[in-house]
Amino acid sequence: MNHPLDPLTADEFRQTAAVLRRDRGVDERWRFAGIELREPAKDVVRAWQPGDGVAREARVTCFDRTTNTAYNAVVSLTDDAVLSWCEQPGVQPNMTVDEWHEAHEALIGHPRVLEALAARGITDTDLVLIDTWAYGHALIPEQYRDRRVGWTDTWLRATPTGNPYAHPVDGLHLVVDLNTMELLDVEDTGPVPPNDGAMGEYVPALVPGLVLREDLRPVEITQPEGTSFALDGHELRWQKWSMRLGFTHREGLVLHRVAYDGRPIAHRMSFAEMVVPYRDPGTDHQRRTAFDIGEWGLGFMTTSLELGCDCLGEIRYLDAELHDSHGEPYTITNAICLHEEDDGVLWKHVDERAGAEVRRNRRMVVSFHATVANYEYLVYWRFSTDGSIQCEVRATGIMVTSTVDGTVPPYGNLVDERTYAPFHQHFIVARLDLEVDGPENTVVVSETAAAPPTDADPYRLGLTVRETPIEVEGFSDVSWETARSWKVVNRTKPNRLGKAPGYKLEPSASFPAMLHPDSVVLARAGVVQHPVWVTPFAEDERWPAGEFCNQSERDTGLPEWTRAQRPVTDTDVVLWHVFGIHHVTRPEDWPVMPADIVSFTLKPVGFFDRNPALDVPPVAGHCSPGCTCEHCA
Ligand SMILES: [Cu+2]
Repeated sequence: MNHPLDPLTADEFRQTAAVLRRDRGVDERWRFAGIELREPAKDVVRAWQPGDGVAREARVTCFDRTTNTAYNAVVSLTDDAVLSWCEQPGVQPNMTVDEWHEAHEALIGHPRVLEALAARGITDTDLVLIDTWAYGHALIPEQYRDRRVGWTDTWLRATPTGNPYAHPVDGLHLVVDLNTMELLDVEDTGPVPPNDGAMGEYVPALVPGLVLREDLRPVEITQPEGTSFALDGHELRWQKWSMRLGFTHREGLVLHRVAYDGRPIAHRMSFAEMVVPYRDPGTDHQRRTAFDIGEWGLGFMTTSLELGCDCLGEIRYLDAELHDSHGEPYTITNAICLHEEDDGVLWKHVDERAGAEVRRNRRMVVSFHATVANYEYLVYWRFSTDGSIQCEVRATGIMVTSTVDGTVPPYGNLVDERTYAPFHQHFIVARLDLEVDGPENTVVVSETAAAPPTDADPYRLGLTVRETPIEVEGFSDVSWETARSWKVVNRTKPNRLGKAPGYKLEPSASFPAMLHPDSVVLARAGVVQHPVWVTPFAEDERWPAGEFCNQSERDTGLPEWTRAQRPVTDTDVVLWHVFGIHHVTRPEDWPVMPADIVSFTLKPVGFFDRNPALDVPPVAGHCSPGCTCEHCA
């Protein structure tokens, strides 16, 4: 093992499962919902030097299907022993990929399902996809609430490779016990007349009359001397940036120990939740509030990347190791993509005498793609020559639709003939455990206002900034009136100008939740109500809508933790940012969505004494007429 933060290896997954089988009777009647590295304490990580020993521990959530009981465990891999074993009463662990497949297999041949399909003229079950969703307590039929259950959509492919999401089998939803794979309920509101007018295919051969355009010539990105970054195990180094790449079943990519020129900026950054409420109360859509991280896991949903399609240029890939519900490891090859990209002009000035000085920006991109059933989320972290960090998400894939039979509901739009796509929102919660020049951080709210009128300002020009440190944990909202922003600063390490060096969160994709206070979504995910939250670091506070979102009734995350009103000045703080897509559906999003792109930026403010990119060299032979450097001379 190279570093204490390296993700668990295949052997470590195997060992974790074996220890629990041996010492806690976790046999084949059980499932492993999640196994991940239990990261060592931060001071241990900071003090670690190459060659030092590493105590390896795994954190496990597993459940006994027979008794429907969940347990959390910590296993020492170093000592081959169970360190803790705690029953988790009244909760359901995340869904597993195995259950999703097994539910399809169990339900597709069930006589009641066959009967409901036959009533709709569907007899070839090879073309049918039964797509299991997790759901919240309030929407589960009362008599099944103490079981582990899923509800299903049913989709029909027109041909064996056709798009299942092109053809909803309307009005048919099943409730399944996922421990026994028993069909509990068939909710059948009756067939809807077939919709032959819509076109939901996107694979070229299946799109009638599609002519691929022929006027695109190739773009090739080459780096004839190789890349400027280096990957050593899970450590990435590029120019002055350094970081470690982690991966978990729930978060997917995790960035650890992000530093610039050896100065720490973040201890750990990842996506901690994604909540996708569909805002149509009709029977086809009312159960649809997906917790893509808490219920399914972005890591489990991560797909392998393909050179030339997903990533262009000189690429390095990193594989990811995960485990199935039996604790058996498997590899996602090419799970994380690493590459550099040109990003246009970084800085420029044209002087009458000195001529033009131009520098191009270069960014180091770390990315991964997750396919969550019908949708894909493409995640890009970009590190820039000027010290800024951008996190971008591209949402693409296929919208959920249902067939209109009569009036179009007011909760969505028609995207094709009789094809209705409900409005929905994708709230992504980034957990930003920053460490700006060390752990003693404070979040400062920066607000701008017109200066009060005075005689010294007869033209009423004054503009002032008010900076208010956040003293107590809690939330903060976007303010148009004051152009509010949030800076994570280190007041113990003043810069050359006597100010606290900082990194500022620049949101660009936050929107109001627009949920009624009585909404069942808010009860489960109060975090989505506010775009910014600040908490003191606590090892067990990782999941902003609670650790167990599956079948949850009430949130046990940020809204609950922050009630403690803990102080958050000059201490190890965590900044949480809620952003995403307010998806008012369009015909152009059908049959496959052009990527909807959203992002936020972390930008240095007083972290550097001046533009940190003055030392970026000009492009060889260009961009600097007076330059005598080796590139230009
Ligand atoms: Cu959407």
